[in-house]
Amino acid sequence: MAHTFTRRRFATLAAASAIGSAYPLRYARAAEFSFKWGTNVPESHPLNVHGRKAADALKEATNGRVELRLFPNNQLGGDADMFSQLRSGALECFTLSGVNVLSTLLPAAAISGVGFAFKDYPTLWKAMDGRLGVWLREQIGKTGLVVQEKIWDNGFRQVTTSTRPIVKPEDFQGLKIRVPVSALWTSLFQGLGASPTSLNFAEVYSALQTKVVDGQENPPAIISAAKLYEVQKYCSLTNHMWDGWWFLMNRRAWGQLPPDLQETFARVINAAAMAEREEVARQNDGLKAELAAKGLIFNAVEPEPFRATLSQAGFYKTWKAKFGPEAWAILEESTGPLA
Ligand code: X2X
Repeated sequence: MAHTFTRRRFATLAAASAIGSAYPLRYARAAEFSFKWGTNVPESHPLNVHGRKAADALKEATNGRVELRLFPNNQLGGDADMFSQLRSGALECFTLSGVNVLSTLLPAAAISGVGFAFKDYPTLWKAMDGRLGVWLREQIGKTGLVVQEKIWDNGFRQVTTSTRPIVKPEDFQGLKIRVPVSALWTSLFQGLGASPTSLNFAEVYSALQTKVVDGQENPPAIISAAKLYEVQKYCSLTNHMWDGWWFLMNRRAWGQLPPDLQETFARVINAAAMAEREEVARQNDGLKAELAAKGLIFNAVEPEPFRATLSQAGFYKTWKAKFGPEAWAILEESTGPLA
């Protein structure tokens, strides 16, 4: 009897506390608008950490009317899968690099990924929050997707390998390196003399582990979150490209929100992007010591010879022609002359 009583009492308490903590009464009814958000990086990455905070803030700010359900780490499929789900409406929100599979639909979106274009964060944010960003979001808008104003930071990218450090351009000769599925990325590493293979991020760890490729390139926050240090030995600080994630939305899903909720949604998401940028910059700087302690061997790289190698390979000439004079001029407004 006592046993039954205790169990029943426990169940009642547990139910009461579940209602009390996870479902405050004012959110007791189901959300009017429930959107899924897919990301391609592990749970612990700042994109997801600040994504979860944004979901909470949105619920709070809309009195539970708008719910954002985050699916990190390619749970909904790889980049190409999530991108087609986004376009069909099966997925409402997807954070995607313009240089990644978005560029297979919209080649212009890759322009922020031109090799060695941005020398530092101030130059970069001035461009992405300024005229270049405005121009890029206009192009993305023409594809029928909706894009939020602030791009989320991934960071300046560094090359890791299991075979040898990259110190001078010759070290790239024949290196089997994974790049995202993107003509610009492939061209950049071909121009540097490497042998790039296109893979979605979901496949990177196992491709490195099984030696399908010897290297990859990503910022420290990703090397850490995806534990790439377990299958890589060297990290060369090439800073060859900056990359970020646009917060993309399916247009019909966005159109379901009345204007006041659209305004709240945009405000919350863009504020979260700004907080994420700070955390990513901090991690990309601070994590190097932690990764070195885990065995990754770092070396500094002089960028000029790499830029010269790309130039000689015709990289800048080719991409200036592909992007066209208007886009290239907007890029060079912030970077200075590139070609
Ligand atoms: O695929 C990658 O390497 C990643 C996670 O950095 C991008 O989304 C471009």
